[in-house]
Amino acid sequence: MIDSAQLFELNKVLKEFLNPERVVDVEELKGGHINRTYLITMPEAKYILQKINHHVFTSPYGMMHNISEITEYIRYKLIFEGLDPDRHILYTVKTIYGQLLCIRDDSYWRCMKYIDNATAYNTIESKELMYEIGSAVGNFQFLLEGFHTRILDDTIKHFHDTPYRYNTFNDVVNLDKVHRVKNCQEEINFIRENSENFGVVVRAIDDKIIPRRVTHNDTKSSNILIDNDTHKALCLIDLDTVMRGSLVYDYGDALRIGCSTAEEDEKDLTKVSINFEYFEAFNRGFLKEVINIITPEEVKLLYDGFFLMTIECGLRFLTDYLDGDRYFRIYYREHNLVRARNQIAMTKEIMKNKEKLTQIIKDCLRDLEYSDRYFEW
Ligand code: GN1
Ligand code: MG
Repeated sequence: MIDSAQLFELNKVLKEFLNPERVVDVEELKGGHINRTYLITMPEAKYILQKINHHVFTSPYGMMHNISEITEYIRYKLIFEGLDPDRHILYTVKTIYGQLLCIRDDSYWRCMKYIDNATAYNTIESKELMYEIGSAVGNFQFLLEGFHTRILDDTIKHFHDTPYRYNTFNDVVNLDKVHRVKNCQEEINFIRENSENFGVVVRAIDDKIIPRRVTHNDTKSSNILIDNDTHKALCLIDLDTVMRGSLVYDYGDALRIGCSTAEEDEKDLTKVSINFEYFEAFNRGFLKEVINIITPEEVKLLYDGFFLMTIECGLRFLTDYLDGDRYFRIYYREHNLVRARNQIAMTKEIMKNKEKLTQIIKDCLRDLEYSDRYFEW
């Protein structure tokens, strides 16, 4: 519930985007870990109003530049493909002054059209849904093929640069600012023991072995809209982290939660395992969309993307826990530690099942008639 004082503050911003006198309802949406999000209902449509966390997104204009460039590009592609751009890509509402952001008391706000009659799932209920999630993530890559990545800002530098994240992690462990290292020595050791291949994707990008593409960088299922009537994927939302990166980041990050049998902050680690049916369904959906653009070198790194995105997320949660919970929003004291343990448990499952997972990827590629000569891996 939003109290009247909050509403009063909110109205100061809202009035730059929408007529406050016509507002029917305001509700806070609590899904994200970073920004504050409100759903604004007007008589004719709904809108999302967001306060951007500028401690995380230190370049709000760079972020909006990226969103605006890629949504515009996708919009024309959708029209070309005969799809409804109002449902298949987000639309940014400008202020009455024609700006992408409203600045108020040192805070940055933006407004987007809300896509109605659609759901962003926190937990996946069926393999059909997981197939749709895979399609949405793959389709995003397909639609952005050909986009000139150089015009994008690196809004959060080193976002999925796992070796960089690992260095930060080691600095924070060594500092032990809030004396929590003693609570998680086992987790720290696990990350250190498995850090050997952290550089495999960033090196492949730097050495031009795989292409630098536009990536969403936060492809968890709650960032993917599914149409309530057709149960087909509509689009990816939460475009804040759209930057240059690798296709395998989006692939791996979606699987990290999507094919786990537990939620990201489940405490009972015996519940954390891989749903292989979901893994396969995701791969079928994803690969079908990218089959004509994915390179053999990217194919060879798909498993690594899954492994890296999961362990990286675990090490980011652990870093934040050891740093005094300054980055991710937490709902109880040990929340970041619980999340980190969960992601580490998932990483162990991924490592244990490497062969099986790789075989499923190969089977899906074979069914899509991806050339056999790429199977020597
Ligand atoms: C954060 O705020 P949210 O939930 O969209 C984070 C992602 C993590 C995710 C973990 C900018 O995303 O990188 O994977 O939490 N976003 C940022 O659930 O750091
Ligand atoms: Mg996000």
